[in-house]
Amino acid sequence: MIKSQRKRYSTGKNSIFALRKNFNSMSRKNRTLGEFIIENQSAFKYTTGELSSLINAIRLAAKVVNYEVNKAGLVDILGAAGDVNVQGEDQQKLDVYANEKFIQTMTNRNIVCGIASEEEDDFIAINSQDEKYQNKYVVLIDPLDGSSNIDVNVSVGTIFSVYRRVTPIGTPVTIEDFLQPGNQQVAAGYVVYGTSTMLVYTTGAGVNGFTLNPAIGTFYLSHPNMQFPLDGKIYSVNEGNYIHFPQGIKNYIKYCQMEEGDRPYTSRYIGSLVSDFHRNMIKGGIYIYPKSSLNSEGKLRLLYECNPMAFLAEQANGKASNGFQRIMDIKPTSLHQRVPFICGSKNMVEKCEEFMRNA
Ligand code: AHM
Ligand code: MG
Repeated sequence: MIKSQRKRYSTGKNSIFALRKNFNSMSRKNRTLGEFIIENQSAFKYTTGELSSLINAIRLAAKVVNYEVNKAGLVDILGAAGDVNVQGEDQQKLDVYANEKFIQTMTNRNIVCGIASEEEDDFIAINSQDEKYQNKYVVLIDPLDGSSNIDVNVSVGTIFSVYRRVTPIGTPVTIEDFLQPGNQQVAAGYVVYGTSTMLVYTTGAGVNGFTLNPAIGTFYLSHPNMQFPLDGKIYSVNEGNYIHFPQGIKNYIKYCQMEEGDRPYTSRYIGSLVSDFHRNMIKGGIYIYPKSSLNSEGKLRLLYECNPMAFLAEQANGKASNGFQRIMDIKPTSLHQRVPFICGSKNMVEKCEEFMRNA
């Protein structure tokens, strides 16, 4: 036995406790997403296994989409001569592909009664007339957010949101089932296809992040109980649009840039909501997509982007607002409604709201 090993194994009682503690926390962390879903199923108040199957389906579709996203550059090169790839298949835009995969996976498994997607004009009702299908959840999804980043090899993401239907089970879903305020969400999450692929989700009992081991295609719990730091030093906003922003946002940006206390803050904007949010949740920061003289309602969609991110933010001790009101309290009026979005570390969001109020 070499000296360093001997030293490690010949330690006293305290070190054995430390080792055991390490081992316990390692085994907690090394849980797969599948194991985590099963372990936590009973903690969910409406538990029937339906929501677990749904998260499982999303996990599966995420892996399939991840595979395509990762070879996107290659497919582009090989398919450059025409719109046909090496297998002779028509090349599809990845956002269309992701949309199809998520819808297909959830439809084939008969686990939801309706899906609304940022890529579809209208919602999709699934088998709702058939007595066999008594599903109670609807899913709203942005299958590939930030997809303009794909061409330049920058991270993109999938965002999803789950609600219990409000119309009777067994009848066809209606628009009412989808136009629920975010405070009715039962689950929400995202997949970030970045330097590593992660699935981060909440069912209302905190936020947990799972990293994909691509060698074996398994997600492992890598980020248990994720929390936004209360304060942060990063602000994420498309400053190119500064001239078009409301005065309150302009003033807040100037505040971020002022030399005082822990300021100026750092500016980081990927232009991919999931990635900007993910970084800010880990490091502390604020993401802002305000309304402007170009987009009178902002750009981001309440149902597919803002509500799920707001649910995650609140579950991670952060905050999400439109500048004046809690995002999750907005009553949606249409499927593709847009809202201004300010989200991140609680103290930063509150400071930004203060600037909005006082402008
Ligand atoms: P998309 O749904 O068309 O992909 O747009 C949403 C994306 C967000 O991920 C990102 O934060 C934002 O649009 C970037 O917009 P902009 O280029 O105007 O800054
Ligand atoms: Mg989007």
